[in-house]
Amino acid sequence: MQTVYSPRHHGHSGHVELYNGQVVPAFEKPERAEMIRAAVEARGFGATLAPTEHGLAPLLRVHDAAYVTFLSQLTELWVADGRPFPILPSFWRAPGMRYIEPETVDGKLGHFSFDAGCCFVAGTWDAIRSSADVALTGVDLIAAGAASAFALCRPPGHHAHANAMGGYCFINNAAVAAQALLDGGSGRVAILDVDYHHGNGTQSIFYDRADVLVCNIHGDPRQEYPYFLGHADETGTGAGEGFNVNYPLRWGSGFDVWSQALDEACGRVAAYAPDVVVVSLGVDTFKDDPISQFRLDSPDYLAIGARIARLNRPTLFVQEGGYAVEAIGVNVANTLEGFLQR
Ligand code: SS9
Ligand code: ZN
Repeated sequence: MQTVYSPRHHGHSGHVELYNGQVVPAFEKPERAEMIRAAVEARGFGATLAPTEHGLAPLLRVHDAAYVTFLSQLTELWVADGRPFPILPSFWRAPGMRYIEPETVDGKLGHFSFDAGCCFVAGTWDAIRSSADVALTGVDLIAAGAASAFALCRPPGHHAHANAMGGYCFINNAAVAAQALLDGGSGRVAILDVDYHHGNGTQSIFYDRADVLVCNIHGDPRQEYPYFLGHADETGTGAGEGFNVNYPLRWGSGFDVWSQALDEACGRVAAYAPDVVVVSLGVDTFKDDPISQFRLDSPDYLAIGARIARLNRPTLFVQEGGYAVEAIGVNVANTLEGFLQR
């Protein structure tokens, strides 16, 4: 299995987030990707490739043009206003307020975000583009006949909506990849999101569609971020009815409960008979993750990979979360190793 990786993720560094009422260095930091790259390379799964440039067109297949324009112009708008980095939103609409893009930068920031988890620094937009290119290069590998590929995306993507950033996510790399697979000739794609947090962005992008099955295993939104999506009764709408499946689990869940949800999700994926499986691979389900409340241990990730391999479909792994930096490499590499060994 080849890994796609870009050093341009380093441009997104030194950023902050609001955490427990404090402005703190973001848990989503460059060391994460470096720990993963080192661990995967040490296991010798296959070559590490640089991404090729795919431009903005594949992003515009799942994201609103006004949103992508905002992301591309935010830094210059901010700098033109004479402001120092970092850039962080702090105003949002309540339901019932108007959806009209403001002309000024603070208004635009709130219009195109749903939390203060997406901080911009000078190199952020370049890192965002490189991350999407990593996912799209992974798509190219699958399209060329590879049985599997690992897109080492950073920043992650699964919280990003068609028109809003949040939760460290700007462009929804997994959704962009799934759409690119469909545009390349796949008839059906399944997205299996095993990150600790509900993939609200991915769910919302495909909620009314039958050509992408979205399955999510995650912390119950009654307790956990993103709080306002991810309940079990969210099953899709219109043509997409029945093609969204959520497995919300309580804080403290261990691998006994979690692996049962995975088994059920894999049953749904197998019944869907997708041409390709895209795995949104977050390892913030780990017991020592600093911002999460599940209790998976490192060997469990071998079993996760093995269960996904039993689907016996071409599989693109897309990196999402995981914030226990010391263990993130081992946990990601264990997942891929379990997949490769069966
Ligand atoms: C809750 C903080 C949540 C956002 C986490 C985003 C994870 C992306 N106390 N912060 S995988
Ligand atoms: Zn997460």
